[in-house]
Amino acid sequence: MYMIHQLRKLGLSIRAFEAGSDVGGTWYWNRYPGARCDVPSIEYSFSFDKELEQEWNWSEVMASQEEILVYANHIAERHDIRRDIAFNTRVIRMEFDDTRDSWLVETDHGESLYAHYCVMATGCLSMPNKPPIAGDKDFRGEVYHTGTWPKEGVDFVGKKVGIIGTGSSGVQAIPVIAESAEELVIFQRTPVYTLPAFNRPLSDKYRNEVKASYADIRKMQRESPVGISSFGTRAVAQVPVPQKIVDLTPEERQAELARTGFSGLRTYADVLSDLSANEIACDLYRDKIEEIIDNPETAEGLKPHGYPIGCKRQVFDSNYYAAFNRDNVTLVDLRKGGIERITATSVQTDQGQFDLDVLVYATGFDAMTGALKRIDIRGRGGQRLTDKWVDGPRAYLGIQMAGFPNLFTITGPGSPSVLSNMLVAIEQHVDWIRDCLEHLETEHIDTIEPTEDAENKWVDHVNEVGQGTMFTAPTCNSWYLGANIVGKPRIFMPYVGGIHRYRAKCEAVVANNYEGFRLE
Ligand code: N01
Repeated sequence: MYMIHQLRKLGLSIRAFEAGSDVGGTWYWNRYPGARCDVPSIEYSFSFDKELEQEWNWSEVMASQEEILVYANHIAERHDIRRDIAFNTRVIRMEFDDTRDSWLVETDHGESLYAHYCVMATGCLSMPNKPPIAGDKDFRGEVYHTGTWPKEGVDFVGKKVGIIGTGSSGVQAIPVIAESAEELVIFQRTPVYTLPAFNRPLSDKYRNEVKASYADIRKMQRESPVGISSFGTRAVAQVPVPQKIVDLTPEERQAELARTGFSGLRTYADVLSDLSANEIACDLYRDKIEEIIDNPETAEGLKPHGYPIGCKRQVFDSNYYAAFNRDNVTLVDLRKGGIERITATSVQTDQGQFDLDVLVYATGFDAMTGALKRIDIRGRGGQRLTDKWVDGPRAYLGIQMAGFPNLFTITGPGSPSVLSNMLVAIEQHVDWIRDCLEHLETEHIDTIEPTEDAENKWVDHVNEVGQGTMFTAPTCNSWYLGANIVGKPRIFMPYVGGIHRYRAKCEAVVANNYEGFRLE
């Protein structure tokens, strides 16, 4: 939506295609119960509309999906965004035609058109992953995926519900579904390390303080590694611990655990940089689970083992563990034996057969590359994007790929994207692309694309800064690494160097006359 808004200012003619029936992206598709943001709302908002900043009143620290979708709809109306969008339309094929220096774009409605520039705003977590399970087509009950939740909602009352997956989506959905379902069975392959979200309503006093400080907040966001200002971090409870975990005695660690709960464990100075310190924090995490879960077998099943805190995307929860103390909730620990098959009425595992009316897949996404690879994209000489990326994504700055001129990716692989507040990352990319297109237009430059050399160096740099972090620990398997999709190359896809440094790099590239790009 912001790209459309900016492109209009350049006087370009625009066609946007959207698979959904309306705007909102992630917040349009992920309507599952409990869905909400895990970044403070005052930060997870556009900065380009200064009047809107003053007019909009976020109701909670972390807004619900419903509230963010209302916000997205409001932006669409306020800036008359929808008139350039063809809804219910998927782009299925794109081919670069070098006789015209344009892309031939084809949609699933049989429409085709030429575009001189293409901007892919296809999202990082937009291609749902529904893993094939033996017998899954036989199931006669209702089946849902958290990432494509029906608009009309789902009534769980009086039903036996199964849910597969305990990532961010599962952790948010489980406590809410447990409240209405007759029974909820949770099929868990890997237990999570979650932190309490500390969500709560926002006061008028706080909102007014924020509104008076938006200029500073936006500046702090741009200068911070993850695109979040100290106003946002102040809104969630901070329980920092002052020192390295390895310097404390076991008694001191237990005392800190009693004081801070789960929240303190990530804040030790060494936990996210030293694997042995991390393992101490993991032990404490497991101690805490034992304390708060009533049933010892369930507690054992919820304890994460074998991978460090900080390897996967941090999950924030509201009442997640409390759900496991309810009589109508059963945990099936798939580490003892996976799902064998799905029948017409049940899920069968080593630990028994579970009869179900509803099966919910909270099994995540083919992240970062999935939506782009789903389109048959062919660059210069007919080169397919899927061939170029066969060993993992390759892009310069996560914005452009060598061999694919005039094609831009917003928050593409190799950019901070999912390691940053997405709104900050999106605005930075949109602004960069708008400025770039303005430059091309005013200087009468036909095409821009990175050199292979610049692309290779950037990909090496992205890999290099990822090394030594918990994200790439040998025992870590996450969607950041593509490890959730069978056969996907194990590559750490986002740029972990921080959005502040990344922004400076993008600005330096422009200042050096688009260093690393070929302009023709
Ligand atoms: O997906 P996930 P998600 N059999 O990939 C399990 C963002 N987000 O939708 O860990 C059994 O994290 C899988 O198990 P394992 C956020 O960036 C944000 O929850 O692979 N289980 C895992 O437990 C997040 O990180 C919010 O062993 C199977 C789960 O399914 C990202 O989206 C809210 C399985 C998938 O977890 C993705 O989150 C929601 C199988 N065959 C999402 N296959 C906010 O709060 C997979 N699993 C803003």
